Parts: sequence; structure tokens; C-alpha cells
Amino acid sequence: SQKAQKKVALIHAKFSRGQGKPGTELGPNYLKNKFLVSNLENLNHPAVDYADLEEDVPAHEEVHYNHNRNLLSTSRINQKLSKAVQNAISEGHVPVLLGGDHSLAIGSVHGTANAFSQIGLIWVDAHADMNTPLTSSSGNLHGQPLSFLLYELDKYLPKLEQFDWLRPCLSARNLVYIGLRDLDPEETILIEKYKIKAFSMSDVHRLGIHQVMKETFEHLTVNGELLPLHVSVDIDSLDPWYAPATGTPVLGGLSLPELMFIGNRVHETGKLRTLDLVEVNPLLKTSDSDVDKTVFSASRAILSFFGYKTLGTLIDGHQVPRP
Ligand code: 4U7
Ligand code: MN
Ligand code: MN
Ligand code: MN
Repeated sequence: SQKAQKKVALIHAKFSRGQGKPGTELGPNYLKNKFLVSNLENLNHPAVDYADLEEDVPAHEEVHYNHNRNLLSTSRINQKLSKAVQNAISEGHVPVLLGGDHSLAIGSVHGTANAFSQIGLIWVDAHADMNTPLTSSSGNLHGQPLSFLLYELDKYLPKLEQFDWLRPCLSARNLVYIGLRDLDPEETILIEKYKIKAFSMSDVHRLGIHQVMKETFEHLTVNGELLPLHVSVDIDSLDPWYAPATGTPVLGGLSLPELMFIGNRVHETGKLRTLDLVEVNPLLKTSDSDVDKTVFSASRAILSFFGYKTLGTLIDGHQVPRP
């Protein structure tokens, strides 16, 4: 039988205050389904429920900064999340963040970055999520996590006492985007200025997803070794045909097979240390099949990072019966 492999530490991250639409906090209950759990078991990465995090600041105690909403709860829950991620990694697990809106990446990436001397971050998203509280037009923190995480962007951040615990922890050099197709003007400026490796949808079409992954791993290889990887998957990286139940869908996205190809390639490297799956909102639907489709896609996307292939999985000891 196969050697013992890392367990998947499921972190139920019930975030919704990083954006304005109720429902993302219900994501974890949909994402932790029988299909996911039984297939992780078959793939020799059994799942354990590791942590369950909720935003607990009463609405009237929330702190806002200009039009940016919910700084206090977003800061507090991310501080807890960062610790949970660091603990799970130190216990030898791979944390899988079941989101929750994308503001959870502040805590999850901070946790991974603090568990290793250097990490590579692969950000799979229609959006660049690099706004600052000063450039954001929406005031939603789920469009800003990278400005809180990157050393290079620290100088653009206003002083926010709620986030006193947070220090930038990632170099722009170690970030790779895949799937971009809806950027704000300042995000385009920052990507250009700091020469951030960014594969837009048009690059995916030009190069093909195989070449995109080859170049991604080349970029994240330092002194001949691929960095420990944090992968943050926003479900809106997928075309809305595959994932309609999400807050900011953008036409022309990745197909599910392309996203699963990304997952399979990452799995083959053996370097995955943390995975986020964010922005599933089961309340944003025109029919129940919208939710089913989105959860189907999200479950397979997660599993692809642990070796789930469309060709199926060999189960330990499973035999073809003879008469
Ligand atoms: B997501 C946006 F303005 N850029 O900042 C913003 F277009 O985590 C969208 O990627 C952010 O889903 C989307 O509000 C955040 C907007
Ligand atoms: Mn997005
Ligand atoms: Mn996002
Ligand atoms: Mn494996």
C-alpha cells in the first residue's frame, strides 16, 4: 500500500464581510460534501475538520475606513486564520481553505508565508485583487488582499490600526497570476511597475495552459528548487458557465478542465503547502442547478490539487471481481 501522505486540514472560513453580498459565509457547508471527502480519502489525503472561523464583530462595532467596509472583523478573523494555517502546517497537514470571500487570503497567505522562509503564490482569478483602500472603487476588502501582503505595496497603504498585527510577507517577484481578465487601472499600473508575472486569459489562449504552468514553475524556481506553494483559487477564475454562483462573475474564463490541469500539475510537483477555494456564493443563483454546477466545479477543482484526474483514481486494495 502507498506511503502515508499529508492530511488535508479543512478550514471552514465563513467570511462574507470582505464584500457586499450575503451568502459566501455559507460556502464551506456546500464545499465540504461527500464527494470531496470520499475522494480525498481515495487519494490518500484524508480530510480532517481543522478549524471553523466566523466573523464575530457585532455590526455596530465594525470599523470602516472611508468607504472601505468591515476592517475590524476582517482583521480579527484573518489573525485567527493565519494562526490556524501556521499550526496546521506545523502539524504536517495541508490546509485547505473553504471560503468565504477572498479577503481570507490575507490570513491564509500570511500563515503560509510565516511557516516557510520563502513561498511562491499562484493566484488564479479573473481579478488581480491588488487594490488598496485608496484605489478601491467598491470599498470591498476582497478586492485588496494582495496590497496587504506584498512588501512592495506597503508604501501605498494608509495606516490602519486594526491591522497592526499584519506585516507584509511576500515579494512581488514570487507572485504569479493566472486567468486575469478584469483589472482596475491602478492594478494594471502596479503589475507593470513591479513586473509581476501575470498570465491573462489572452495569454492562456496564446500559450495554452500547459505552457502557462511550465513558465509558472520556472518563475517560482529559486536556486534550482521550486518554492513551497500557496495556491489561491477564486472560483470566478472559471467561466460563469462552470461557476455561476459567485459575486463578481466575468465572461471568458478558464474551463474546468483547464483549472483541473493547473491542479494536477501543482500536485505533481509535491510542493503544495496551502490551497484556498473562495467566492462560492450559494445564494447567487437563478436556479438550483447554478449552485450544483458551481459546487461540482469547486469540488473537482480542489480534488485536482490532490491528484484527482478525469481518468479516475486507483483505490488501495480495490480489485475487479472474478466469477
Ligand atoms: B474577487 C473589483 F472594482 N476590482 O476591487 C473591486 F471590479 O476576490 C472587483 O476577485 C474585486 O472576487 C473582485 O471591487 C474581488 C471591482
Ligand atoms: Mn475574482
Ligand atoms: Mn479574488
Ligand atoms: Mn498526493
